[in-house]
Amino acid sequence: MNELDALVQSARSGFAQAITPAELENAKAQYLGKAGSITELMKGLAALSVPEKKSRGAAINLAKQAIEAALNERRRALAQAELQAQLKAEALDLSLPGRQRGSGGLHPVSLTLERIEAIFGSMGFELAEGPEIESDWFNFTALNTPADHPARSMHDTFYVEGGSEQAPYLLRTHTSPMQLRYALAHVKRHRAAIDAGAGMPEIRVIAPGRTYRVDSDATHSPMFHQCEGLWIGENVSFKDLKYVFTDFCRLFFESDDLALRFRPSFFPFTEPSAEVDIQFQSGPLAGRWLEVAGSGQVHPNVVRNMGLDPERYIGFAFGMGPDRLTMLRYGVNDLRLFFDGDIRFLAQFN
Ligand code: 2NL
Repeated sequence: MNELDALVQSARSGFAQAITPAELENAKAQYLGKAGSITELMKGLAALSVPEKKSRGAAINLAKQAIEAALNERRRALAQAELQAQLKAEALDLSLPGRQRGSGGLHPVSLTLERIEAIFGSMGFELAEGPEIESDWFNFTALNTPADHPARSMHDTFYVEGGSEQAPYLLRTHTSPMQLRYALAHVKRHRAAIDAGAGMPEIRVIAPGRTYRVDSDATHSPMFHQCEGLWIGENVSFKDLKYVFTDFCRLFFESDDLALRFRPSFFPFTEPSAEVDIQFQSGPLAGRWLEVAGSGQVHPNVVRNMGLDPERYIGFAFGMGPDRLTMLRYGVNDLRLFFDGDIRFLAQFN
């Protein structure tokens, strides 16, 4: 093999050993650069005679062209390899499942409120929802709460700006004000028929929603939920309260194996009044009496404040805590978990 063929072959193998474009450009300099072998051979032509120059020059040129061709070939191969590597690195697996967007769910207390609304709805109770900022009259006075009752104190009730000394505004401490608003609207609608002696359709309503008291520990939150119920008619009695509430508890807790106890109590807005306790006959809570609601026959003063004659209209009311009902139903022992907003806790209910 002559010296030029050897040079071309050495260049080919040098290029082949370059595995990056930078290495390849270094290898090129060895042959085609300013101090490269081909350049050096060209310089050597100066010392030759004209015919020798011609044939030697042509041979060197062929070698140069062969080396350039090998260089371009290798450049293409490296660029191709780089592209392949990039495509491989960026490859998408179209068979992978899509990224799931977390599906939201209802808060456990909202689930309880939905259950309560559905159950009482099935018994003909309407739903009344309204303001969380109330007047002192709707929250206390109209509900027969004495002016000096401790519940009215700053230690127990959040007062808000905007009212007057005589008529302050506050965050409602129960949802009873909404039942009064509902009752007043109902009575207003049927005023003429009531006054004419024809009477009105019964008031049957529940008022669920947020309520506020100055209180905070493992079993009390300054914001909590309440659901009250009211049933007023011409012949509604405690026996109706008993069957309505018994049915409600059995449906809510999905158990017929449930005892109820009405224990005498006191509320300013009912007389007589009773605390409602339940007792599971089986399961983890079996045997203990658990307080679930307050109730009673609506006080004549409150019936009067609805615009009705207490000699003619009578009924009962009850109030319960959906937060506590949720704790009992799901076996949650700390009320604060409901209001911390920890998604790991909340996601368990959906
Ligand atoms: C409790 C006690 C109760 C009522 C709420 C009521 C509402 C009107 C008239 C008369 Cl409009 N009463 N509500 C009655 C008795 C008890 O709640 O312990 N709640 C968690």
